[in-house]
Amino acid sequence: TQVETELKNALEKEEFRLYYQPKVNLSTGKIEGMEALIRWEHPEKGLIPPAEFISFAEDSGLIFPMGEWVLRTACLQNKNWMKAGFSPMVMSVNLSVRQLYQPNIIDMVCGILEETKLAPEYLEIEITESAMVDKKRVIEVIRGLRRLGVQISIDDFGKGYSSLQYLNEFQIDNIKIDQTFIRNCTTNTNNSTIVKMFIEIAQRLNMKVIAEGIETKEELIFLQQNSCNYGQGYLFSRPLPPDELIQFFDKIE
Ligand code: G
Ligand code: G
Ligand code: MN
Ligand code: NA
Repeated sequence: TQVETELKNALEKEEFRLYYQPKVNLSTGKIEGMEALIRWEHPEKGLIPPAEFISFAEDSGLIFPMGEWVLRTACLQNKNWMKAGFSPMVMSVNLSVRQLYQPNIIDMVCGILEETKLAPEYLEIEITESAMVDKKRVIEVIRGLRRLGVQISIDDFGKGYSSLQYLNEFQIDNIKIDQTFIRNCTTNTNNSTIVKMFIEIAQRLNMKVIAEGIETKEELIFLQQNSCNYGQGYLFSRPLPPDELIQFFDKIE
């Protein structure tokens, strides 16, 4: 289709950009991680969010070269921040469902780590809960990634038809509580209870918990009081291009 051709051209013309959103340690207030989020800087239409093109990239298979570009760019950026003297951070990269079924996905990740010389513990792969359908394949990919030394997190936790069985069967380092639960968790008693339960389950299973989409000081306090490990959201920062983040590093330290 026309969109697919446009996306292919955009990749060749280097019109994609990575924005980064900080992950904050809620007990120290320090930035300990970044999530890479893709955008398309269209020459006429301006900045296009991923929701408008990721599914086309998945349907056409362009998600494979695009995903490789995202991983390489994010790893290089993380390496460059370290070289510039910032304290080391874990870079999180989203993996699409299609990439999970890419036969050489582990080799691809391994190759990028070698190429960029980023130590594997500074890379985290986010897999959305909705991708966890073919259990055998998910276990295989998670094992492969962990063997490389990369961290794994479940994205959008609680949003899909999640099964708590996954937490038992997959070796996962972090769960990211979906932002729909964080929204109004201070005024909505159901959300408040659910969030507390998620935190407790994860921590009893020796996983770390990240709350997504923190927008208010009240939400932050609630999460801190309930021992949530990390947070991400507009309260701290929107996803930003790398040059704008550098100033932000200083602000939060
Ligand atoms: O940044 P924003 O909130 O607009 O992102 C919307 C969605 O796009 C999120 O669910 C996110 O997981 C997805 N997304 C962003 N960047 C990437 C990427 O590099 N690869 C994949 N597969 N998904 C991404
Ligand atoms: O990968 P994931 O599905 O988690 O994508 C995160 C998305 O959530 C990104 O598109 C990002 O722009 C968005 N986001 C991050 N923080 C906030 C927030 O505090 N509020 C809202 N509404 N969206 C957020
Ligand atoms: Mn994510
Ligand atoms: Na999410």
